[in-house]
Amino acid sequence: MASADQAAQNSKGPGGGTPQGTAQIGVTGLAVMGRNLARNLARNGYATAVHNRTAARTRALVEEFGDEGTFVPSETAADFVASLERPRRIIVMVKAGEPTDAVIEEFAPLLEPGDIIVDAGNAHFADTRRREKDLRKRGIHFVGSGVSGGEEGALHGPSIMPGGSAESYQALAPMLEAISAKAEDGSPCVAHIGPDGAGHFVKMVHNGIEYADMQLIAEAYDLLRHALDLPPAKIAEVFRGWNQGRLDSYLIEITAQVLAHTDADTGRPFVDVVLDQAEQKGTGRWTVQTALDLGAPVSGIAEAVFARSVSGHADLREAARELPGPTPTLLDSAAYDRFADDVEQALYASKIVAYAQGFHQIAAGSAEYGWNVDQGRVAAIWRAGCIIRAAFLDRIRSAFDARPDLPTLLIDEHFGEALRGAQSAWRRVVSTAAELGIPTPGFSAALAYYDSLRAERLPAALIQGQRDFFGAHTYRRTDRPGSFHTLWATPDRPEVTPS
Ligand code: NBP
Repeated sequence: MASADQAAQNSKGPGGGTPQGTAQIGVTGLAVMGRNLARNLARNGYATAVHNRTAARTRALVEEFGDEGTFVPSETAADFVASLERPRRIIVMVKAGEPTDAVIEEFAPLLEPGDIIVDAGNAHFADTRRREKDLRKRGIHFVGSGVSGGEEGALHGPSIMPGGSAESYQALAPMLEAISAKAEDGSPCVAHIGPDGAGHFVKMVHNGIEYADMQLIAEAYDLLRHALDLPPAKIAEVFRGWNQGRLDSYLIEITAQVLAHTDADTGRPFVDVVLDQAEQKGTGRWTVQTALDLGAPVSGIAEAVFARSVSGHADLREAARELPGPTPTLLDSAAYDRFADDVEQALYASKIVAYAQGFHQIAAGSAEYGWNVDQGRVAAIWRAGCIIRAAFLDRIRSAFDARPDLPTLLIDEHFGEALRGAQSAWRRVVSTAAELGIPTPGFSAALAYYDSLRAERLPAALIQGQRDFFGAHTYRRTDRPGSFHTLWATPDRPEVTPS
């Protein structure tokens, strides 16, 4: 509870004499995320300067929650900056894109070398790199920080992924650790991810993995619904059971709750009255676009993004509705237990693949930009606070801690063992889905990736032949070094070595 002094300070509005240099940190942008982050800071005992373009939001925050801690409200950027102790720490929590640039341009001229601007919005990491470079020239630290966990996380403890300089992280660490989620072992879910855009890059991949995880869970539901004709409430029970085991996670838990929910208006299962067109804000798309640039094959994430896109093409789906499929059949009721167990195995195996692909992308980004990201630390700070929080992440942390240069999670001893145990069931599920005409792009892509990695020979050799045939793109041979080209138009097709 706030002291009398704090209450007095909170009551001083703009123009009523904003205290100078007393706030330890400031938040500008007080919509749902910024407001909750400011409350979290104040609740943790930090005197928090608050500011918003539209001052009504600032006033509303102090009026509603002023007794939660020390807030120092300002109506102008100049008053806000003046209210902060040095070096100034300013968290920007505005709509990503142009608003972030507008806020930086408003505040940067008011700051001094050594001050820190933290962009905690969902910026594209390339924008963060640009902003960091520009502000570094002006002597200002710019920290692009991923924040995951939605509005509840912002208030009660998010997973925080800050980039930027090590020096700025030191100045922020105690506060970020205090407000972050805590893993079961008590460790704070925040770590310095790496320089410039590393934090926003890792947050982007986090969101991509979130897309993949949600898609896989949705496919598991769809299989149980249409192969076994289970009603949603019954499937909720299955998910609740899974949540007691190795799939224990926030996403499985909320899935069970959504499936168990009944629509008040119609009395029908909620999931049956919701339009089957998934929305997206764009971070999944960024993950896939970036993965393509980096050459990181994140097929599970890509399928999840495309699956949402397909769902949204209502006209296309309507036009194709009459395409033939297999005769609708249900699995024998005796197969119930086995199939549900098979789906659990397929879900777990596909989830391992999705996370392996996401971590591969993080490794590829880290190598490309020289970030030196510690993947074990990333897994550790995703264990609580964020949407993909799960017991599973502790296993991933252990895998990277044991071997920081692990080429893929699939070959870690624990995950390799799980895949070995799951693969027969996984194959049965994918083939059953194909036979019954139930789309499982996530499960199928994950299995194809698994089989591609373990294949001794891939048909890429044939593709090299095709490329050489039509475009003289050359190929390499298995038996000697160098590049070769076959003169395909010449009758005896001699092989030459291009100079
Ligand atoms: P919004 O993304 O809805 O942004 C609204 C805020 O941006 C308001 O404070 C608004 O001020 C301010 N703003 C805008 Br719009 N244009 C501005 C400008 N030109 N100059 C100054 N301020 C401007 O808020 P949110 O949902 O709280 O999200 C904030 C950030 O956090 C976003 O980047 C979002 O992607 C990210 N994020 C959100 C979630 C979530 O669950 N919502 C989760 C994780 C990350 P006004 O009041 O004057 O209009």
